[in-house]
Amino acid sequence: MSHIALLPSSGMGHLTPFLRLAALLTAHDLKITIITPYPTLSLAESQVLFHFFSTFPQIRQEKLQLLPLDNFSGNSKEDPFYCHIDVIRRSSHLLSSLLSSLSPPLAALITDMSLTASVVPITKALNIPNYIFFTSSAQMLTLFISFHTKANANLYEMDAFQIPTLEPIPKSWIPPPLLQDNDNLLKTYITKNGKEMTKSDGILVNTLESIEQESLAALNGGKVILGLPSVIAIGLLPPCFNQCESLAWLDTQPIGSVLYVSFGSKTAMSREQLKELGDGLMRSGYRFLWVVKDKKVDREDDKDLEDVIGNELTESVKERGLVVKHWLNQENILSHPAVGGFLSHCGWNSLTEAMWFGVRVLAWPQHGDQKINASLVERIGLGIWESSWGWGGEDIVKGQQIAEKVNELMGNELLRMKAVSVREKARAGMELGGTSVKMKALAKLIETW
Ligand code: BUP
Repeated sequence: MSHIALLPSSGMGHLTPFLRLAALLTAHDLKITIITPYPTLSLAESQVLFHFFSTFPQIRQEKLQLLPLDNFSGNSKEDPFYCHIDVIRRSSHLLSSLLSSLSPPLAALITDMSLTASVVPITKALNIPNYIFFTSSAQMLTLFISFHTKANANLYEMDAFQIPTLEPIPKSWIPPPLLQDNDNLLKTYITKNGKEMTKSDGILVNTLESIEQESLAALNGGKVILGLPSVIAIGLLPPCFNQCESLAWLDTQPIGSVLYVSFGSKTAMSREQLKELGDGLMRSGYRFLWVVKDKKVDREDDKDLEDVIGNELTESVKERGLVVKHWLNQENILSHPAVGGFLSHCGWNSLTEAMWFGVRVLAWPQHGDQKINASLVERIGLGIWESSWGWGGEDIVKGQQIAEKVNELMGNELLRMKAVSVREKARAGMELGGTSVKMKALAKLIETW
């Protein structure tokens, strides 16, 4: 039985698809180990890991003990999750002995994209094939992998990022830290890891040929960068386990009537923007389930809901909505029949889940890859994106504007039907032994292991 190990990085957005892939691989004749960087930054990651390993006892966990975060977090202006990735990178020398101690010896390692530059040299030295798992879209991969070639260009002067044969990516969609002159962790992380990807044995992407055909064809046709190994669309990875929790309020709501509002596991909006959002949801007249976040890192989130959105709003939203300030399993919410729309920051996992469950999306990207992802929402007919709204933390979007967009989404029957047809595409051929391109691609890879 071949032994495959997976090495995720920091943050739920990176961990979730790794767990889904590991769960999918258990259906094959493989021994699976997940190497989890320890400690995790967020409480959510540690709780989800605990639950996952109880659900899949056949999957082994090995911990990669990290050097202390304090020594490296240095620049407090940086995103704590990028600082954490940096600590994992700096602790990766410890991987060599861990990888060689695994028994039976590894047939392959699957590494998070953010660790490419530090881990590929280690696996080369140990002669272990190393596949990079890119946890965003194929279009984002085209930018990630070619960004280093423009390192000396003044990106701020450009109108768009041009990749041969592909539609240009408008400058306004590019994560702002990449346009800055100064060095920052995101820029270094994309420059270094993008460059080293050509040295890996393959790149896995949680996407579908049917929705990202152009980007995948350009990547595999040598148009983005020469010498790239195969880019394999293995998605959409299905949800893999349910954390049982009561959704009693949702159970009492009419079918398709509720807008689910969440900006992912690491976006904390300003208090002023939260107030406008609450006002917008109330004005829209629709029912809603709103997950509020006050701090990027959940362990630091110690305020009550009233402290964050104020007593008045807390009281008034009760009329038509449920507002929570704790983790709820999103898969359970999106699969609930009462949910008819999703106001989302467009993290790639959230979007793949909206596609999987056929829920229409009002896109409100906040940072990182999210504008690129939001453009796909419109292109495939999953929902709408008001692209004049800036990045999170830029201009405040007013309640009235939010209400108008919520009404546009929730009142649009055609969009609801289109989202259902996206679901059909997402699930096509995913049954075990399925004959779809994606299942064949994964099966072929498993054969080589
Ligand atoms: Br919040 C929240 N419950 O309450 P994304 C998130 N999630 O299950 P992000 C919950 O976390 P990046 C909650 O289903 C998704 O799988 C959600 O990943 C789950 O966005 C994951 O959507 C969040 O990719 O990460 O967290 O902003 O920026 O890396 O995409």
